[in-house]
Amino acid sequence: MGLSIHGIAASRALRPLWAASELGLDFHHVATPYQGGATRTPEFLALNPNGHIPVVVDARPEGEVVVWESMACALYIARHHGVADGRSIAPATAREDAEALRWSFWVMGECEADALTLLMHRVVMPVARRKPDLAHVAERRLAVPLRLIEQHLARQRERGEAHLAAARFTVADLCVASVLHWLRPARGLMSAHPLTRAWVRACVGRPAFQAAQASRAAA
Ligand SMILES: N[C@@H](CCC(=O)N[C@@H](CS)C(=O)NCC(=O)O)C(=O)O
Repeated sequence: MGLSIHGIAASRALRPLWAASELGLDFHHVATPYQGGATRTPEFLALNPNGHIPVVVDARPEGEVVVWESMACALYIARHHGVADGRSIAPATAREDAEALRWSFWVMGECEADALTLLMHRVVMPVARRKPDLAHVAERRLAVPLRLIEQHLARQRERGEAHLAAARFTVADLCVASVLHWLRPARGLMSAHPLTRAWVRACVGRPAFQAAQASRAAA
């Protein structure tokens, strides 16, 4: 019985690790890296035929549940291991659930690819391999979805809610901030969207985010 999260913190596995950390769960961390062939072994491909991390394996009384796709992993953990009490990150109402789903799908469809391009070509890749033009185009394209989330955060403020789905931090914030914090090198873009910038900073300033990132050291 128990929950296992496969994947290292320096990857999209940060998302389920962060969710588990927010909920204070006891789980087994299998620190499978995405380089070096570990995601191409027959054992790993039996878990995720895509050959990607993260994977969540939940050994339940009714049988084992396997989840892949990082957003699905985080949403699953919140829904099935959180308590829908209006205090934890678990959606507590239909509206909160809808917000968590739509913003998670939205950020993957509208932002993730450009956010990753920006991060890779401004920060992660060796300078000689970076293509500044690609990062520039990605930054320009991201202005469209960022305007939308900025407007949503402004409306949330008017309702007295500082987060995407509710007055408290939920899995909706976790999923979206896990992508938008890749935009930290896009200073111009972020300063043009001050509510989004402040909200992302608050999300990644949470102790559970820091703890999930630190599991990199333990991996
Ligand atoms: N859409 C997938 C993408 C997963 C993905 O590409 N993971 C990377 C690490 S962040 C990986 O496993 N790469 C290794 C590979 O593709 O061989 C998700 O969100 O889980």
